Amino acid sequence: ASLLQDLRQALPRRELVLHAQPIVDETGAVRSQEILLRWAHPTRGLVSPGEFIALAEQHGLILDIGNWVLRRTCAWLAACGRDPARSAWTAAINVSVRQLRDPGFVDAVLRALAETGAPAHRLRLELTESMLLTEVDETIAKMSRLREAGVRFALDDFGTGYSSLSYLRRLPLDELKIDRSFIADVAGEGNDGVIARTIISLANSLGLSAVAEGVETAEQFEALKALGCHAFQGYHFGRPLPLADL
Ligand code: G
Ligand code: G
Ligand code: MN
Ligand code: NA
Repeated sequence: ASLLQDLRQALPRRELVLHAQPIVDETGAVRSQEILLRWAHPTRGLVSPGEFIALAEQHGLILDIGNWVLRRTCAWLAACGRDPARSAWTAAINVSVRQLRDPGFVDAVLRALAETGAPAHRLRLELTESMLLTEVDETIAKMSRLREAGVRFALDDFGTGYSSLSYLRRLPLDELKIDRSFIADVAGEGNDGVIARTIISLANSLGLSAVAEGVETAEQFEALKALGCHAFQGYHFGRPLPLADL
């Protein structure tokens, strides 16, 4: 069978799984988890969303998949609320452009929260710059409705797209996630440290928090703390693990 034929069956066959990767503070304490979708294919093994999200978008499967991620994440968040060790955790999910553009998007998110009992302020939605370049007013209106309910927004892979500063100021964002390409050499002498520092101070001056992605070493962690960064994600703190194993 083709990957597409298999993908159509992935939800009914319960082959989709959620992994989670911790986001920590300066002390290394877990504050949040980024939820990352995986497809446990019967013969191909664990398939990354990089290999099937575009296909799901092209063939109208992404809304069902996205809603499944949303509901499962909200149900998990509600369960975390009953565990004192996790009750302050937030969860971040990656949203596809097709989901954001769907007229039912805001209601789908609000319904998932209401039906699971997950508190809205513990849900964070990650968008990418390319999703925010068109239909700006409609997007701001949707984000604002969700933000009034308490949902927060992060701009993922920041620095790799085309954001202008004026437009960054207009968007109702809470967080910038610094793309890992700028973190790799943050402890070195080159331009990456300058770019990471600039993004952190840009975030701070816009009242947003900065999250460093792809932190793999203690040196990078120390360099980022010295630059004024307060949130960190990457293999140094933990790899994505099945949500069920947390
Ligand atoms: O985990 P991995 O590095 O394989 O992720 C590859 C890409 O897939 C990343 O850009 C990530 O943002 C995206 N991704 C992960 N989970 C989801 C999801 O649930 N929905 C969407 N739309 N994208 C996801
Ligand atoms: O595009 P997005 O930022 O959502 O992609 C997140 C993906 O980045 C995760 O699914 C994970 O596979 C990958 N990732 C997370 N931490 C690290 C890291 O420290 N190094 C590298 N190379 N990739 C990472
Ligand atoms: Mn992400
Ligand atoms: Na990212």
